Amino acid sequence: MEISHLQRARYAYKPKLPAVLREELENIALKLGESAEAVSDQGNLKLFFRNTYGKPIAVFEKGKNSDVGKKLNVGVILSGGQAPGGHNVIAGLFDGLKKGNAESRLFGFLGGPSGLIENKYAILTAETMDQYRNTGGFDIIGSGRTKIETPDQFAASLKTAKELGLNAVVIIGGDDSNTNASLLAEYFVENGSPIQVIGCPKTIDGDLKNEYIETSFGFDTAVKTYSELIGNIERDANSAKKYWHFIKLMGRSASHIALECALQTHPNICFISEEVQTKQMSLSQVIDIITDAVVKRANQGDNFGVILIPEGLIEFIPEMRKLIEELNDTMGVYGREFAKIDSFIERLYFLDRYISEASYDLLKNLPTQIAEQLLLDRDPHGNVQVSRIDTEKLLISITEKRLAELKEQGVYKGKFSTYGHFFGYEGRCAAPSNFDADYCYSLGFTAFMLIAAGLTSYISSVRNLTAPAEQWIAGGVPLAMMMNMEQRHGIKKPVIKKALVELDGAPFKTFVAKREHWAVNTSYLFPGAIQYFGPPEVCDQPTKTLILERT
Ligand code: FBP
Repeated sequence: MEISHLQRARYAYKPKLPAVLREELENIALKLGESAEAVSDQGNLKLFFRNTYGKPIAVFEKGKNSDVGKKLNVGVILSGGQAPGGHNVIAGLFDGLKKGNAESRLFGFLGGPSGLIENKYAILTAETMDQYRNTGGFDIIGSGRTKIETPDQFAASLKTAKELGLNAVVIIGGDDSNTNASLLAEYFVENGSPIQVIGCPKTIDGDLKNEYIETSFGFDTAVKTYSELIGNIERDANSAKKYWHFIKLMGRSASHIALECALQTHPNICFISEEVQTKQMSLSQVIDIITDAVVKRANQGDNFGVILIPEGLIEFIPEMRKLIEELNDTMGVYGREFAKIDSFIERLYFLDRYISEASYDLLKNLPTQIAEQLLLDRDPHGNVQVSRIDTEKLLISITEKRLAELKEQGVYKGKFSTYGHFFGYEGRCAAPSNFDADYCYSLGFTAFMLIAAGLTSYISSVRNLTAPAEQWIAGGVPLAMMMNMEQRHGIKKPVIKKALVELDGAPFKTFVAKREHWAVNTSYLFPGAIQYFGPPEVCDQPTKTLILERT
């Protein structure tokens, strides 16, 4: 197979591990802290996780360890959306296993969690691994969004794991997949099986984080890729001086990606969904922000600009949120019946019986294309698929109407030509930045250490990430500690709490201090492409979000 020069050079890159993990395995000891409580709903969670609630935080330190030489069989799953660095998590896990015992085996379940349920796997060899080191994508074993949730799926997972003689399963995924990991761990213990389950924090969205999980992997590379593209568009906008670019950015409900890209590129406007929700801003108020900047810039002769829109924005505008929640609940209960209805009009008629009058009116009056997108299938976790809703087009169309009115009133005299963009898939499989390559390899290696230590229901954790890699802290966080109870498919379930943008956090405050200036004055910043080879200040910098949150 032909490969690019960069890919060849990246195969040879040696990811940096925390100093403690560079020791001989016999010299890496496990230290357990106090037993940890969940962030909320402790009583309910204790009932759900009878066997796995209340475990202590784990940290690896220099010291004696006699557990690391055992022959182990481990299964690994890539779950959910692609995120740069997944291959390196597997590489770190593989190298750890083989370092512990050359006869240990790594089973890669194919196509996500369904590979475990259906017993579809490939045994990963050194040869295979060497073709994927430091590369983007999840194509080594593929990924999927199947959720292990029915009694049959749990039983089938245990059956596969027993048949293959597995000691442990590692699930590399986001908040929902790690919720699954924790339920699976509990199921295994409840059914008398010693098979361990370890999670790894993946998602470009950056919403799987807390005190011990400083960031999810993939965020770093994805935001740097989008920021490069946004910077290029800004330069084009400032050169041609004739278009307003509306750029929707992936990130699901959370606006971490949009916020980080704003800090890296200084657009004219960036919406933060969490702020829109807190201030209960209506769609009309959102449009006011856009038209205000468009009019002011037109008055100074600047009929161009760049606007960043988090893909979840639509869910945070109160009237839209209410509509989406009612749709989610209705489809959670009547999903099968609903799926049988083909025509849009008949779907509306069906919904009229189950959603409130206000939501029904709103749905009816949206541009048909957007309304249809809101009725598409939910993801396996019952959420609306925000990446499939053209929010940028919705905003462009309403802004055009508002500007036409302002023109008639003589308030606006400019020209408004637009382009809509959606950046998401462009960044999810980019070659991991040095940060993600190092972080992911460390997470995988740490997952091996947690397995060797006999732990279950933990997520691999590597901390102190703004320091050089040798100072990173490796360990594990009990999954049940990251849970709370939330409404899913119409019923309360334990799930890992999503970390949304905090309005009193340093990244948002830094943005707020600058945004009024950026709205009117062209202040674009051009970060350029990710650099893999060169000085550390160019190649190894973490995101601004991480730096601002941690210093
Ligand atoms: P994960 O949460 O599974 O990591 O996925 C992230 C994401 O890229 C979101 O930003 C986006 O909304 C979604 O996946 C798109 O899903 P799909 O890959 O199914 O199109």
